[in-house]
Amino acid sequence: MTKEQEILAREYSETSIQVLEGLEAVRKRPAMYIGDVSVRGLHHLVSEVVDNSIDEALAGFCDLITVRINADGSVTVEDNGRGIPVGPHPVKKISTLEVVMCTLHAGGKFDKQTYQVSGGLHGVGVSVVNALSEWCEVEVSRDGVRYMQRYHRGAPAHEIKTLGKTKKSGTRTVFYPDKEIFKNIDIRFEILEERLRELAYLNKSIMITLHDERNGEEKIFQFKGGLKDFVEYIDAERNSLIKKPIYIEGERDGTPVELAFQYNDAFSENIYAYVNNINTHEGGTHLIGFKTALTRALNNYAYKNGLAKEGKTVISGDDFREGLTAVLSVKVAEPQFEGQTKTKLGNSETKSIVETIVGEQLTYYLEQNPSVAKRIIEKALRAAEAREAARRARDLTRRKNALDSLSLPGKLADCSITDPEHCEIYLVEGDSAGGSAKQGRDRRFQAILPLKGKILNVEKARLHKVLENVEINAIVSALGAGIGHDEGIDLAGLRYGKIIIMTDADVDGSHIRTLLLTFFFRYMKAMIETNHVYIAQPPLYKLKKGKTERYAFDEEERDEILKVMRGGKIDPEELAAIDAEVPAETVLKKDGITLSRFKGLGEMNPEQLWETTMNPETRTLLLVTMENAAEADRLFQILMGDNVEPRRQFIERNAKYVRNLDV
Ligand code: 0RA
Repeated sequence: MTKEQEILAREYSETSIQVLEGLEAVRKRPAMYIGDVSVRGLHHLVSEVVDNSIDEALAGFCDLITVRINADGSVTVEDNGRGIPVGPHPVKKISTLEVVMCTLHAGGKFDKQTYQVSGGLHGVGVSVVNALSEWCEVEVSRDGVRYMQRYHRGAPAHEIKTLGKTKKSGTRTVFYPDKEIFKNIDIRFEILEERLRELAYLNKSIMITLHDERNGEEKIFQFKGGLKDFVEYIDAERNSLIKKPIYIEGERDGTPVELAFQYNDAFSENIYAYVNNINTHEGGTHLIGFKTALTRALNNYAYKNGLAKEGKTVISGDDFREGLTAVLSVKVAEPQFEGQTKTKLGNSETKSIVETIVGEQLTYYLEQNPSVAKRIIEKALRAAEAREAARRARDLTRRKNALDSLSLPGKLADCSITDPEHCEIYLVEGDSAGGSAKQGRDRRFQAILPLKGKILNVEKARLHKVLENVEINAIVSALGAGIGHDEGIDLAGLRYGKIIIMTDADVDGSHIRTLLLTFFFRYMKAMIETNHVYIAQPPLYKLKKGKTERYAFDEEERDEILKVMRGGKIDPEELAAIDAEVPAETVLKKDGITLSRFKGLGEMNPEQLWETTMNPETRTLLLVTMENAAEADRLFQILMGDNVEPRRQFIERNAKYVRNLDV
């Protein structure tokens, strides 16, 4: 070994040690890097690898990305970009590929020319995926040569190898998630499908394919119409007011802006705003720029063309957004992400860039398409009139009862602690269950709001109708955080850290739960995004032998408990009889064991309700999350809209993921 080689070898091992210390931190605290180690975190690994290929596509060097769920459960992501550089890294001396794969925070890109994906959890780097994989293999085709390196739990298994010649270029990464880290490493096709479809809509030049080698399923995503196609997809179940979405595309100061929108005959406002392919749930400067331009261009047109008159109905920004479905996508070179979930764009220059591009092009569009312009303005005028009428009605009732809107609803049983972080509110179906919950709760930190019957289906109602609904009004005033989009919601006012929906485990119960979720999604989306909404899980069965009482949350658990109580034997016929039972009967005393099936919450006495469903020590709560707002939007259209066929299809397709679907 020459002197120089010796120095290189020593530096190599020193670097490797630092590297492994870095990745060891990732393995010790995986949630810090990928959010969690459940389903979400697992699928985040795939997104992380795909994002690197998307970056290469945004830089203009790649137009095909292939994702494969392999038969052994590993995942392959392949692109036709330039390939990760393999030569010696200028600072670290070892191969750049190894630096990228094994060094924390060494993203693929060393220049800042491209629009890096770096918001939220994205952009933590592919080394995190490597660290959390039992094994990982990267193959790079570059300059006519194929190279590869394999890693075990983030550490290189050997130095980079050459495999032979090639005419192609690109990067292929295969990884097998580590069972030591993830509870379950089963990759779900539908989860990848949603994200890949979204990415294909957002980047119209790219083709993305998804294959499942376990069952042969495959999907190809390529949308030449980009956001125009995306808006049509989101609104598939709604009736559009205009034939084709309005489409705007432009670039200013190196910031590309793309926008598509249309109006439908519903009343909610649905704007999806993206920065570097990340959904900015909390909005920010790009969204403000769009809203400002939309209001101004439409208002100017309305007054100039005599559709609206001075001194008559004033059309507000909200009125111009009733029934609006829009997708806005900007690419920002150095995005500043702010807000609770780091999904709010802070860059001030972006506001005027979006405002200018949208203002100019929309003004031109309206002049060229007067009949479309007229239809939009007439819809906004109707919204303004409805808003005015509602305000007058509200003023009248307020005067009658000046304090009413400030006070808490009468049927709320509030808790005594006031620190929201420690407080929770149960939204309970029905007065009788509400009564049990009030008696069974820990009144120090648990509040109960019983709801009577079905709440309004907000999917089909205007905001003022929604507010007039007694049950919704009670929820809004109890929560104390307002209602509406962006500015309408004030999380600082929220009186409870956990909002827990507690309904019966039957058809009506799941309908009421869906109505409540629809309401939260349409009018309090921020609550879901900041992890405040939960679903209580009441048990389905109670088993009793002597003084021992056990509860089961599903059939499997019931059978296990029964087996233990019976000393290993169960009778399938007996269980079938219980399942067929309509009311919550206590059945079939045998061996001194009573088995009863709960149908409604009302059948549990306060102690049982506390023990099984409300006691933080023993209960199970489901957190309501939303990975993909556009998909959630479609889901609610399907579940709550007018069309029966798509709803039936949805339920059929998803039946295998729904437990206790009681139809
Ligand atoms: C840095 C520089 C260059 C390519 C890449 C990164 C790159 C990274 C990934 C990750 C997945 N696919 C990728 N494709 C490319 C190219 C530098 C050059 O060729 O000049």
